Amino acid sequence: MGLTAKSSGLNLLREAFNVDMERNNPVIALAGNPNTGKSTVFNALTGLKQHTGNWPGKTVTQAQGYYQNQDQEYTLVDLPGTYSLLASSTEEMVARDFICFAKPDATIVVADATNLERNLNLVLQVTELTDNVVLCLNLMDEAERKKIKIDIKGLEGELGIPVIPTIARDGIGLNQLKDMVTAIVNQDKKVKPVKVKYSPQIEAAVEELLPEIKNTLGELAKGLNLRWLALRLLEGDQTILDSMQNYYFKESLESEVDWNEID
Ligand SMILES: Nc1nc2c(ncn2[C@@H]2O[C@H](COP(=O)(O)OP(=O)(O)OP(=O)(O)O)[C@@H](O)[C@H]2O)c(=O)[nH]1
Ligand SMILES: [Mg+2]
Repeated sequence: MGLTAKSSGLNLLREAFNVDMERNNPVIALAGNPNTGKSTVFNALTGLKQHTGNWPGKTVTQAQGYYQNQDQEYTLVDLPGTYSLLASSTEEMVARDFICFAKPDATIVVADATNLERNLNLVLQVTELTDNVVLCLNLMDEAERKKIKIDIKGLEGELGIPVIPTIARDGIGLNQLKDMVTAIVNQDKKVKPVKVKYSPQIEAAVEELLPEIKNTLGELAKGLNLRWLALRLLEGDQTILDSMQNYYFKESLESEVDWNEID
């Protein structure tokens, strides 16, 4: 992981997840519950321009690929299928860490339209962590077959994120999905997810914790979603502290070593 003039803290973090930053593409993450059609979307978008390996230090498969839209190339990263981002499994930890530290320019959450209630759990956890989210409401053919009707505009209003209905297996809706991602990345579409409000006690504890976190982290606080971090700390989630140690402190150490070698 050599440093180039282009390297920035964020690029280094993305490289720590094996994202090829030499291409200088916007980075798009693909999240979703298992078996919702993530790989179908991934394959339809990237075609043969993809490669698989493992997530660094993990035995979980990582697929990365490239696609073009409106004269811009994008790097698409297929995250492991998860029901939550609570980091109670390696897959959940990988998905959470990627969104938290590699900060994708947009995150597509693929959801099963026939099982919306269960799928929305992950959607809300992703929108709690990052704003730039688009919901790919997949398996719309199955929903129709089961006579499930979904009020797309109503759902967009409730969640505060764009919702694109798709039948990924047949390629339906994928151009709209790509255009929405492009609009989000170019900031033509400003996404303001509706945030979950917790009980007054929890909200008060978050408020109390925020200045402490800012104080402790200093400069590092800038790139992080501090409300989200406060909520994790209140839950007593040790894994987020381990991941911060891993990505922030190890990374800054490594970059120093790299600079010394260049001198
Ligand atoms: N009917 C229908 N089937 C679909 C659609 N999209 C994907 N599938 C099928 O659903 C199954 C699961 O799709 P995958 O793309 O493997 O799902 P995934 O989310 O990557 O699954 P995991 O990686 O195991 O979590 C496959 O048999 C797909 O062909 C769709 O829009 N409609
Ligand atoms: Mg898959």
